[in-house]
Amino acid sequence: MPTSIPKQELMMSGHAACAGCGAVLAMRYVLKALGEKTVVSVPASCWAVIPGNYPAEVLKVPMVYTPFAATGASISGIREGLDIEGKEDYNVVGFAGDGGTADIGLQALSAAMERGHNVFYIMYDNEAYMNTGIQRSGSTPFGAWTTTTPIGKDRTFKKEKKKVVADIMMAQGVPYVATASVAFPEDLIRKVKNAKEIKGPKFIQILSPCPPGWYHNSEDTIKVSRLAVETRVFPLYEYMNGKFNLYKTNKFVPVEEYLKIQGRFAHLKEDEIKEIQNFVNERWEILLKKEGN
Ligand SMILES: Cc1ncc(C[n+]2csc(CCOP(=O)(O)OP(=O)(O)O)c2C)c(N)n1
Repeated sequence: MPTSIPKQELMMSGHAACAGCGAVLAMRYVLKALGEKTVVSVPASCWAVIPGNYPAEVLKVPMVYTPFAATGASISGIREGLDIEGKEDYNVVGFAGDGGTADIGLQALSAAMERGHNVFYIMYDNEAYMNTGIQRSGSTPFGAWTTTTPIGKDRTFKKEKKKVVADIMMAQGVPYVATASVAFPEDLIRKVKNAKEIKGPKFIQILSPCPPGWYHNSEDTIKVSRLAVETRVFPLYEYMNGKFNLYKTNKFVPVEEYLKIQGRFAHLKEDEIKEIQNFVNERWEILLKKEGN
């Protein structure tokens, strides 16, 4: 592990996640960046079952289980409570999936950000409701198979584009917003540390591949994560103090490279892949312009 990555482990082995789970790496790196003075609030999601049953001690920090829609409200309350106790130095982290963030938890998230609490909201984005069996969410990308967007003879794969919550948070004026990838742990940890410098709300969206939901080999999680960035399907950026920075990929990698190693896209035809490439190119141009502003 590169030396800039803190050695202390606050996410232990023995968890109940699937092999190759990206969301486990996301938690591990976030906790490495924040250290032990951290409280995590987790809604209904895979992460609600990953820690296992008591007395399993997968997280070495306190964790609060929260109703599915309520992560934003939960971290607001924990923050205010800790502050009253004089524990301002504790980090308060909401750690929620994309269903719990882009869909059912969006209003609680937006409200917590608007109230300006000094909290982190980490969205681990596995692009579907995985814990309940791979149902599509607002964050599922165009073209993906899920159990509620099956292929069949009608080819009813997801026809709507991905709702990017990080972009919504930037539009709302949240003081720190970033996207991150488990294939770039140093960048991820640096972003969490940068966010910590800001006293106020911060939002980080981490792409977290899910081998059973995306139908890729569990040993390919990092490869898939890296290709998401290199193909610009999931651009990495940081928005801090009104300044927007985009990580530039240095060579063009066609989206097909990313799509073809995941079974959830196996049904796509040439013109559909072209459509995805066009979406990706258009969004990249928008983000480049944003950097110029
Ligand atoms: C109000 C409510 N509706 C539905 C559920 C059932 N449920 C539990 S976890 C889950 C899926 C969560 O999906 P996501 O937030 O994307 O996290 P992931 O499972 O992918 O980690 C659902 C629908 C629930 N617990 N509460």
